Amino acid sequence: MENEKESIRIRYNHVGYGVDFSKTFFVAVLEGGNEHAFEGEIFELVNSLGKPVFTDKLSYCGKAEYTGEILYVGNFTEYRHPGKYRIRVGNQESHLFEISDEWISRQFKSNVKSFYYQRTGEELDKALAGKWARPASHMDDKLEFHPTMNRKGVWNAHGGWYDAGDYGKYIVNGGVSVATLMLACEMKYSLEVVDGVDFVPSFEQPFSLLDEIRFELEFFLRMQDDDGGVFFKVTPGHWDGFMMPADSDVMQKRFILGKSTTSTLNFAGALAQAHRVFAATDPQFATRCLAASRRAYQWALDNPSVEWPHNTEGSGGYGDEHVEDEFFWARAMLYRETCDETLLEKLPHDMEMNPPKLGLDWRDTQNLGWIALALGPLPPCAQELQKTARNALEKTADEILRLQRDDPYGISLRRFIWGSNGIIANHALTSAIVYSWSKNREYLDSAFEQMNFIYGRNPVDVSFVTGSAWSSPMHPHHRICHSDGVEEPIPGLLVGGLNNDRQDMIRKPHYPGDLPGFAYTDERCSFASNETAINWNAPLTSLLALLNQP
Ligand code: 9MR
Repeated sequence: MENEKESIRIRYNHVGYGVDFSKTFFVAVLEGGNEHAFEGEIFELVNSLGKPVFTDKLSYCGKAEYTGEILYVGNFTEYRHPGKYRIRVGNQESHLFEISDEWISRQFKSNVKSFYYQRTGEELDKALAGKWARPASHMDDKLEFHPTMNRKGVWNAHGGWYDAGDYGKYIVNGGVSVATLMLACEMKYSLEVVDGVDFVPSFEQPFSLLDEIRFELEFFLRMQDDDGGVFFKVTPGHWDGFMMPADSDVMQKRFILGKSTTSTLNFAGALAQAHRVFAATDPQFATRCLAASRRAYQWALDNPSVEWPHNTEGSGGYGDEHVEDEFFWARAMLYRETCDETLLEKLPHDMEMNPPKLGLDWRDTQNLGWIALALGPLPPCAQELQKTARNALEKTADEILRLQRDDPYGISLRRFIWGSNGIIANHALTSAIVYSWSKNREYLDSAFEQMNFIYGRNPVDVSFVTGSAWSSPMHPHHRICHSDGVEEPIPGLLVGGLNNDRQDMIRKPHYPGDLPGFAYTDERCSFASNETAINWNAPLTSLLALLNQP
């Protein structure tokens, strides 16, 4: 038993726990010994001076097939004093972590700022960007059409965020990201919470979430062709090497490429939502967004099956054969803004054909439709629709809870694939959104429990957001982080996380184990587990915004 204690691992949120949220951690023991050996063992919460402030017993939690560990859970939810603490079990101690609400707001701001650092075509000034300042490059204001398009002339596709660790800009992934971020704005407005997290363009970072969203939307508007269709992506001719944007500019040309039904509908959904979000602060911009959204929707009706560009020389594919979910998203968002009956007529069929998923991603976007209807407000004639949407999403949140209860690490995922952290954040965001109207506290705690996995309570002991804790990634697969000459990566970036498909084996990464739960490594070469991307960061950012004062 004493020997066994040497080999235990304490798995906890490395950044912190919220004052009024559940506070649980795990003790993991490699399978092999007496399965219940640690049941009833004492754990202590000790303050920064090493003085115990809370004591309780561990309970058996279960076996994690994906790591071969037996897990025990410790619970100190009832301890509510803000401060810095460690967990002590036998002679093992965790690092210091916080009990506070402040860290949630701090991480939220750091995430928002990471979108600022993803900006293209703009100088990042030292006063704002500090050691990560960089000159304006990748202006993208006179792009040629990709040779496969056989179209003459140039196009202005200036601005927007880099997608990830690469230098591509993609409408379908930018769209789900910006839409996810807008959900936080919508809901914060509707909850009328003013809590130091500003959604107005004056903010201590100094950029607000709304500013960042606007930056991406301005790029979106430039991506709309004269006929209403929307280009798919801006792509370098070839994959960029690990160099700064300014050097990439010298090395090669970038092109505009597309259009497709998915990119056009994605645009329509995001810009209809922008109408809602900007109506109060900039009605003129809001009106422009809605008009652009309508034109895009009409183009998609006229061109319902235009495929994505299959060219992946220089950028990702984001190929998606199903457009029904994008149609639903666009119609639901547009209906909310226009109350147009021709849209309403189609919604029941859309709902039947596109049941909600546990979360959303660039391929499956229907939850944005469901959430639009559930949040409303909708006109009296659509009250039943809203009720149906809320019920369906509540069932989804229940399913997430059930999956979490059956998993020893408390997550609702069943396979670790590319971007698993983004998937977890999206599931958690679903729960937090459902909480906003149901007020069922279980959903909020369930969201927090999943977030613990992202901030360190996982089998590889990593807090997956750069700069968030002692264990955060130092070598993300991110061209700027690698080549800017700054040792620390840009803060506030969420890496993809465990991915047991390990598509990067050819680069010889050093994964810590063969089981699925060890499919992460903090190495630059690991594009399959250690890249960052806006669509993974967006749900985490919105989740932090919603958890910041329940
Ligand atoms: O997030 C995408 C993931 O779902 C796909 O499996 C993967 C392979 O096609 O691509 C991911 O997206 C990448 C995109 O293609 C290019 N920019 C970086 C994205 C994150 O890795």
